[in-house]
Amino acid sequence: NTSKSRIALLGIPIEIGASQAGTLMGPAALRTAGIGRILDQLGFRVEDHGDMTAPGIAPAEAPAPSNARFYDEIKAWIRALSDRSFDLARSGAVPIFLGGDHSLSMGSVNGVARHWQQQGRPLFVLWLDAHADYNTPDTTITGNMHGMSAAFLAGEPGLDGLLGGGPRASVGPDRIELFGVRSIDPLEKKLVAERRVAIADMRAIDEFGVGVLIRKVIERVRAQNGVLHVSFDVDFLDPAVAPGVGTTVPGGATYREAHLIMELLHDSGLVRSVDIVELNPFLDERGRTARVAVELIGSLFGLQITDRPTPSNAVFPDN
Ligand code: 6HN
Ligand code: MN
Ligand code: MN
Ligand code: MN
Repeated sequence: NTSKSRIALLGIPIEIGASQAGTLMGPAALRTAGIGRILDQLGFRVEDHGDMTAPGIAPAEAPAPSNARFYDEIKAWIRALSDRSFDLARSGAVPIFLGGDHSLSMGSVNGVARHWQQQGRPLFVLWLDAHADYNTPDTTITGNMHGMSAAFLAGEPGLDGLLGGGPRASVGPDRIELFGVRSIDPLEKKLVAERRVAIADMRAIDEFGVGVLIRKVIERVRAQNGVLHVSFDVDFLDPAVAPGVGTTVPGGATYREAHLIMELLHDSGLVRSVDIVELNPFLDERGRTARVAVELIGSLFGLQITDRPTPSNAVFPDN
């Protein structure tokens, strides 16, 4: 059936952006937990493009910044992934990038952003994460590049060489929505504030609830005729729900908060691409985290409890 909407799965088994090994098994665990099956049951035409193979080390064009571990290896990954991502988006499919650590988003988002730039639609990025991932080689404490991907996408200096002369579509700090943050390094915090990056931290979520805050994000994207990329770091979830992550932080989103976010995003009709990152099956408990991630993807792509839309008396924020 060619009238079905297409979803393209692509595995990116990268783990060198994180300090803990194991995220390279993420794509396999997501497939085992049934990511293809659930989307198929929702009526999509699912194409699995398999896993990318490690591209090796990109030639050092300029000295790699100190404080950025595996810089030249990650450079090679994201250049290759940016090309794949651009092609998948251009093919008209909704790509779902199966990670892999969060450094992969530098490539996946750059690729889809280039496609939407050609279409004249601004791309917004919803960053569901316990962390801001807004470090640069100058602010990082660990040197781990999965903590630098949002900063790279925003065009922060210090990571400019990653794509070399390759095509680049900066998303800009005004089109990134950090959501769920509860762990941020001191210099990173300063930079996020200076750049006025939109941030819904866990305190804001506690005070206003995810329904109000996600509707604000959706309204902002809609007001600019934009489209949305969801970068879902599974450590966004509370460790009690999602233990299979190397960087768990207490006080995360509950099971239902996360589903409500996905349900509202589905209803918005704005989501054009997704990353699922940081799942570490080596640390998981009987596949729980992989299963929760797949269930959330179900909600993001239309699985409903009662097929009852949001009630019309829902209270919307005025700013
Ligand atoms: N992630 N801020 C810490 C760092 O090492 O820069 C943690 C980063 C976590 C990155 O979870 O994708
Ligand atoms: Mn992250
Ligand atoms: Mn994180
Ligand atoms: Mn659901």
